[in-house]
Amino acid sequence: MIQIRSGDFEKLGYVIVHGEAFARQMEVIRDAFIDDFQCKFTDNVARNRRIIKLLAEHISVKQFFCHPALNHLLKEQVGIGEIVQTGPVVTHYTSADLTGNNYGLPYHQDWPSMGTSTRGVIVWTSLRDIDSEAPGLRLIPGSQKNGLWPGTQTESGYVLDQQDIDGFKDVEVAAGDLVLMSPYLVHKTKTVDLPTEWKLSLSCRYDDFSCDQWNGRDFVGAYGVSVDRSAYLR
Ligand SMILES: O=C(O)CCC(=O)C(=O)O
Ligand SMILES: [Fe+2]
Repeated sequence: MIQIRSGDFEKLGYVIVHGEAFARQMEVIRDAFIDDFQCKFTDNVARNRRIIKLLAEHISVKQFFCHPALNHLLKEQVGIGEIVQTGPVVTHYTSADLTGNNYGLPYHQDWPSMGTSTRGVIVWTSLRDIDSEAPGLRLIPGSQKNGLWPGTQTESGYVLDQQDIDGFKDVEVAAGDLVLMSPYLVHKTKTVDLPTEWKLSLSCRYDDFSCDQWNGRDFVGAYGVSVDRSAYLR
């Protein structure tokens, strides 16, 4: 059973969804993270960040983002005709500890980092419950209506010139709830100073292979596969 918790994809550019199947799969992911990943952390920050990135490749995470329940959801809520995954699963660890370094993405839009169909969507989720005190995700509801806001393409995405924006919403979700976002929705990481708090979010991009406009643009996309052929030498 899928329940809409808040939002409206068409009007506000996001919708928050709860589904038992997703909540259960997130328990599997969280157990794997705590039992098999977090316990491998050392005081080597680069190693810890690599371990976090590898969670995205864990089979339980792949299963989450390929869950059969997603088909129906993306068709119903976003109107995607033929679903294709157009990017890898991305992790965002946010914490005031050494590994997180209290880093958070500034206000940005994802579309310039996708460049795909007009009916693209970002599916975002969190390993832990997020309440008003915790690090999380901050959105500007309705901001997708203005298309691309003035900004600059940087190494960490398309960062907006304006970083002080009224009318934001801090997402409050249970672990495994899905936030479906328009690629044009303005959003950022919400950071907090408490070193005991941490968030680990996962997100993935999807597009509509039956989109005529994308067909007309010969199915270009920003993501590719790169191989570091020098890794075995290290
Ligand atoms: O979870 C976060 O901190 C930000 C995530 C984000 O911007 C994204 O997945 O597009
Ligand atoms: Fe983003």
